[in-house]
Amino acid sequence: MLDAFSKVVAQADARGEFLSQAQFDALANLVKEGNKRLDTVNRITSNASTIVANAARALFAEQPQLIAPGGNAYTSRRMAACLRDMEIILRYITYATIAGDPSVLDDRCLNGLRETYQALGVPGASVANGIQKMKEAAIAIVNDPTGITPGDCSAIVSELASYFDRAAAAVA
Ligand code: PEB
Repeated sequence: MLDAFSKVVAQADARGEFLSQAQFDALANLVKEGNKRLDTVNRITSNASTIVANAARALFAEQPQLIAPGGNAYTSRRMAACLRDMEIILRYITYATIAGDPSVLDDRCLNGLRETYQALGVPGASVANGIQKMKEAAIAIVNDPTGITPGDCSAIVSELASYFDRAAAAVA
């Protein structure tokens, strides 16, 4: 599990070199823009249950067979497992976002998840669809201009989007 800083240190150390100017500049920018990252993670964290509930509702509206008898989210036990999975995935996406590096998401959440879902008979494409819906909801909340200093958040939003896409691609 790495963050943006330890990743650069590991890369430089593997070559036995000091930080390159490009590595230094990238980390300097990360610090300079750091409040946007903190606000992003703070907003997603404090709206996590809304993001999960709305994404799940939209997923089941689009794929009602999941909650019909025989569906993979049918029975409250499976429904609860599904909501829990979406929350776990969102939680690891917030960790990757605060770290500025996807390795925590890869190592502790996505590694082996596709195989787990295959073994359980959980439809991975539907999970990926639910992740995409969480992505839309999270980005809308992050981009909400109310109560925040206005600024260009395109870089942090596209980084955030890449973690959702990474999770979706890992299970689809
Ligand atoms: C992954 N999910 C499930 C299980 C595991 C995970 C290990 C089996 C054990 C259990 O039921 O608790 N656990 C989860 C995860 C991590 C972890 C991400 C990462 C660290 O430790 N069903 C649907 C939807 C989808 C869904 C498409 C979007 O119809 C999920 C939600 N996951 C789902 C369901 C089960 C499950 C288990 C329904 C229960 C399957 C079953 O028991 O039949």
